[in-house]
Formats: sequence, C-alpha cells, structure tokens
Amino acid sequence: MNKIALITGATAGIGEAISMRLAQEGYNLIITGRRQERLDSLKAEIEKQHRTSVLTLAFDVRQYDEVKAALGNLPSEWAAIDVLVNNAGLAVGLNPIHQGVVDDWERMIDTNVKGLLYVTRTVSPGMVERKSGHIINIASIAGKEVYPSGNVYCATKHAVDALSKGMRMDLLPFGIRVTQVCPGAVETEFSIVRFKGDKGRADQVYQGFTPLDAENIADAVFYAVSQPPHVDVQDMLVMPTAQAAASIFHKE
Ligand code: NDP
Ligand code: 8X3
Repeated sequence: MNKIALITGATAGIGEAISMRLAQEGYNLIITGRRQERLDSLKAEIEKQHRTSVLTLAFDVRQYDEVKAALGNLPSEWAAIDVLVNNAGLAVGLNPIHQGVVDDWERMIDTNVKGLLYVTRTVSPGMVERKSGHIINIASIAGKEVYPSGNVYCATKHAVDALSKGMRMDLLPFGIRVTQVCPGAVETEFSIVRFKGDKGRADQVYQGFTPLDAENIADAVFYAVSQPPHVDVQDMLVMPTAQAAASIFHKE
C-alpha cells in the first residue's frame, strides 16, 4: 500500500515541488492550500503523470476550525498519514521594526507559527496512536539568523526552529521522526507575496546569482523521508552556492 503524505501550501513553489516529488516516489497525497483551482490542476497533473491518488483540501491554516473540519475527520483510507510536511508560510513586507505594518505581522505569525501548530495538533495524535510518522517542518535560514528588516518573519522562523526541537522531544517516545529543512533563497512566489504583487521588486531579489529551485528543497525532503526508520535527519540547511549567510550573497 502506498504511504500517505500531507503537504500544506501545495498550490505553489516548494510545496508544489514536494508534492510532485513524493508522487513520483509513489506516495498518495493530501494536498492543501487556499486556492482550490490550483489544487485541482495539480491533482490532474499528478494523476496524469503518476499512479497515485490525490485528495485536495482547500482551507486556511490560520483558521483552527477550518483545519479541524478538513483534517480532523478524514475518510478512513486517508486517515493514516505517514508524512506531514508543514510548508505553508509567507513573508509579508520588509520594513524596519518602527515602520512595521501590524496586519503584516499578524499574517506572518498566524500563518507560519499558529497555522503550523493547528495542523500539527490535528494530525499528530493519529501518528502517536499508530506510533509511526514523520513530520517535516519547512523553516528557513531566517530561523537561524536575523537580517535587517526581517524582524517578524525571522521571529516566526525562529519559532519554527524551537517547535521542531520541541516536537522531536515530545514525540520521541512514539518513534515519530521530526525533520526541519531550512532553505536559503528559493525562487518561488515567495517574494511576489512579500512585496504584495510587485513583480519587479520580487525579481530583483534573485538577480545576479543562481537561487535554489523549489525542486532542490523537494530533493532534501525526499532524502529525509527515504532514510531507514532508525535514521532521523534532524536539520538541513540548504543554501544557494552564491549565498553564504542570510544577507551575504555573491552577485555578478
Ligand atoms: P510560495 O508563495 O510560492 O508558496 C506558499 C504556499 O503557502 C502557497 O501554496 C500558499 O497557498 C500557502 N499558504 C500561504 N498562506 C496560507 C494560508 N493562510 N493557508 C493555507 N496555505 C497558505 O512560497 P514558497 O514555496 O517559497 O514558501 C513555502 C515555505 O518555504 C514557506 O514556509 C516559506 O517561509 C519557506 N521558505 C521559503 C524560502 C524562499 O526563498 N522561497 C526560503 C526559506 C523558507 P495559497 O495561497 O493557495 O493558500
Ligand atoms: C525565506 C528566505 O531571504 O527571507 O525564508 O530568509 S529569506
């Protein structure tokens, strides 16, 4: 029987690439995000290319009621989730702290921290019951370092770093693996979202060097999930060759 992976934020970027990669490796997928039409087209694409089943669930990870309604009572054939990829997340804005937009802060904290918690709280009890499972948290270099005007986004990813460590401790008695993957700059819709649709400003982020592709992070996730059961890859920092630290790039 195929294993089941649940990926949040599968409608774009890293989550979409992880979904494609795990489908290629024979997983059945629960793909989630807010944009149903994108979930539908990803499901169609995956089912065209691979012999796997795909369940789409559109909900907002910031709404605990929606998370519980979508994931708390899955049909029995989908309930035994083997791999949870907590990927949904975003940066909004890039302002110094004294010019921060409070609504942007709320969106980042609600999505990156509370959303990840809501999904984990709903899915992990089944893993505990089955004494089996693997949780992958997509954190960031921004969870290891802080950069100017990154303040709240960096704080949310530092929170993910703490939660990955805490989950690993709490889930240890149940044989559940917890892996954190921390990417550097990956060219996705991330910067378009951060700059609120300003594509010109988003493009500038990736000029003069070769950023990571979402597929590079999907490879890292697959490396972690394909290890034998006694091996837990705890933390992976994956950077572009041209990026030495959060704000140190070699640009041509
Ligand atoms: P994208 O903007 O391309 O994708 C983000 C995904 O998150 C989308 O599928 C979006 O789906 C989903 N999402 C956002 N908010 C919500 C919400 N409230 N409820 C449900 N789903 C939501 O960005 P990336 O692929 O780059 O980002 C994925 C993760 O990787 C994030 O956690 C990000 O912080 C992290 N990361 C990204 C890096 C980069 O340089 N790109 C580097 C390091 C980490 P929808 O809009 O349909 O809801
Ligand atoms: C996303 C990349 O540059 O904001 O986590 O750290 S960055």
